[in-house]
Amino acid sequence: MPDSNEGKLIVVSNAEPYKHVFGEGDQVRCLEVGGGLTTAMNPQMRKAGGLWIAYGRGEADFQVVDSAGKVMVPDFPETEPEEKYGLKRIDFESSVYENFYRGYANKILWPICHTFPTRADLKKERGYWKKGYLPANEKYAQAVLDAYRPGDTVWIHDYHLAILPGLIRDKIPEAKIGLFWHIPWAPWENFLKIPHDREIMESIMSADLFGLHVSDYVENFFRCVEKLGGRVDRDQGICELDRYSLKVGAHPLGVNYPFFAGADTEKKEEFRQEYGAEEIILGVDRQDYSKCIPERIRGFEEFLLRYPDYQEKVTLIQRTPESRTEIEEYQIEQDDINREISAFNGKHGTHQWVPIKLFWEGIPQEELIGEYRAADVALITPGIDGMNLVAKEFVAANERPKALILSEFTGSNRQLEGAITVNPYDKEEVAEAIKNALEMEEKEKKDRWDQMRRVVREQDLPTWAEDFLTDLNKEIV
Ligand code: GDG
Repeated sequence: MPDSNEGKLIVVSNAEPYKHVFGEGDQVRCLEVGGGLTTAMNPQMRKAGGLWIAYGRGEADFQVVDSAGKVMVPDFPETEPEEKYGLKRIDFESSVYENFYRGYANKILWPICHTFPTRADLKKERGYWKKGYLPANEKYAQAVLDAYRPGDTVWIHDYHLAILPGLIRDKIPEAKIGLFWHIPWAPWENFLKIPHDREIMESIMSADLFGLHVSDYVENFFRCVEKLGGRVDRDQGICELDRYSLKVGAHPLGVNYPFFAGADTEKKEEFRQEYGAEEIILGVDRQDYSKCIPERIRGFEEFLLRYPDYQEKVTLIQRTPESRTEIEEYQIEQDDINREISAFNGKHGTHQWVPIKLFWEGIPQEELIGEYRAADVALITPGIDGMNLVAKEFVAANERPKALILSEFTGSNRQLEGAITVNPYDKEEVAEAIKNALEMEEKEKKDRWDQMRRVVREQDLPTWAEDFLTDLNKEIV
């Protein structure tokens, strides 16, 4: 990480790592915000300090900031001052945020990059851009310009801020700018459907380094550059488009291994008794259609139908913290999942046994570790996922070998060779994978587990951050 002599690290993302809410009476409480990106960057910032710029979405967020919109976080009584860093919160008019977040980010870029183009609202793309994406990114750019001092490094995160590198580069030609993309990069046939494709590509090209999780996404990006008339040097990992030259690399995000491996928390007995099951299968996913929870339920049903001896012996615990509840499609999906699971439990359950237990609530990560340890099998089957940290956290949290069933369409599946790989859309394959996971010989389980533990331990979160920043600070030759 850059030290104070070299300038500070400025992290920019849409999601904030901490929010403030009203508690009892007039009290304001600070809460950690979950999610892949914040989980990734927060430990780094606590260790190295710097400034994080993000949208303030907590109801009491602007009660606690100073006149520059800044608060020191984590804002907990027990946090040592040297573990705190600056969080600059920015706010938007609601119509801008609506068009930016609900519109452009989540109804254009998210479905396009996750290869669900029919879910993308492309006919509204130009409106979302003009009324939301552009003004919101301009606001982020202004916050960076206000904070930037020569020598600083700007590390931008994710698809909400694809045009931020260009906006900053226009004003600070010498700035060191990195962009990390947490979701997949779509094949060119998907990405170039976006009317503002060239503007987005040119902005990304004006960064110094563009990081994606795995080499398939890097290749998809390179194909987009070529389709727009640019040149790619795959050996060097460099591409050119018009006047821009950019380094692009696969930087698979890791997890905070000691945190997950070291915590002292167990839940197994409590779970077994509560659900009347001998074996626990666990799914943990932020609520999103890309996580394919209905398909998972069908795979589990197929398993119970094929192998009825497992009835009353296995429970699927599905933890799905709500997200993007302001988007109607997500509310509808939530209702559908509730309906499907209660019908499922009505059909298959008994007095003593709940086959699927669903939780919409998020819990502190320390408790999540307890659930990772209580599980015998993790069933992680998104239709597509940039990386999927849950799979890696499950591996890190368990010293004792377990079985991991993992979708072939996740970034983490490229690294976790010991997982049982499935096509989430094939319910027969999912059913067989569950049986295989529950009945796997200890020796095979251990060999698979050792491979996965080694990868998760060696390619952990600090390694990812250091590699990215080292690469960013290397000059292009
Ligand atoms: C995006 C990309 C990419 C889950 N439940 C709770 C909770 N979580 C935490 C997990 C994990 C994180 O949320 C989820 O990360 P994922 O990677 O699985 O998925 P996304 O949120 O979709 O993340 C993804 C990621 O960005 C990083 O680049 O891997 O592909 O889609 O860390 O532990 N955290 C808490 N309570 C919960 O109930 N506190």
